[in-house]
Amino acid sequence: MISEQLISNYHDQGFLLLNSVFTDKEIDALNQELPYLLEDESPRKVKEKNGEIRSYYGVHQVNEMYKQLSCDKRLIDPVRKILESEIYIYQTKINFKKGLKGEWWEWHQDFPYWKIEDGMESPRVLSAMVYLDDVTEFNGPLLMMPGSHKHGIASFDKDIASFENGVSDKDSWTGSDLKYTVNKDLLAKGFRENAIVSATGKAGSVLLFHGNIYHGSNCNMSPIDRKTLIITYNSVENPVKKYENRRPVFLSERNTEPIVVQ
Ligand code: 6CS
Ligand code: FE
Repeated sequence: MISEQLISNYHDQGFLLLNSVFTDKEIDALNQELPYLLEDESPRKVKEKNGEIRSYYGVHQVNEMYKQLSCDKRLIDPVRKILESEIYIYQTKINFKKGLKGEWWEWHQDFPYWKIEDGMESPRVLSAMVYLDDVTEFNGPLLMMPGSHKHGIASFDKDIASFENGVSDKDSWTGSDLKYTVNKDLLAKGFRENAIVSATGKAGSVLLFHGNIYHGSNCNMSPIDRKTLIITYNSVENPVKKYENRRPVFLSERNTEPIVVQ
């Protein structure tokens, strides 16, 4: 069971890295499912500009092993304690960040996408990143600014209106030219106040991070993939209030039934 001290660290920093949560055997089994997922063309898949696979969304909706893992006690217990309520899976994705091909993720917060595009009421939401490969300083680890989750939705860096023409919405939500990125002055302020941390760790580690923390990652400069499964858990007390033109189900889960631990 996660300690009160670790919960307090999470609320202060905006993230918590848990090492060796899942075994090598469990991680190997998850990785062996991936070729089947990638066989067919699907709107769940997002490609890099160089044509390589970037992400696969909603994996819990199409693969039983990933669904089971997303409901595992080792994840649900700490997340319920942090969000102080029953929880459900709001979104899952596998980010592949392929060796020498995986592109960057610009500095952004996740909650603006769920608030503005889906109508999520509050940032009582967090993501659990399960490391499917070893994450090193060379293959594009997640970078975060500790404490940056405490100031709500940051002002954006880009002209949001420019995204209405041309760029397909899905690309602007999931590609390497994101719609909602953090204003550079705020990034400089965040860096001055709290610097940047790099969440390196062995396969099987789990990084819990707040929906409003500033984060991003570099391109993958190593030949080793940096595959991660990111499960976003929402409090059942945090309604999503957009009913017309809702984003696709693989980005915005409709089933808000509380998770029953496997
Ligand atoms: O649009 C979304 O839901 C996704 N996009 C980003 C940049 N982060 C949150 C989420 O995975
Ligand atoms: Fe993100």
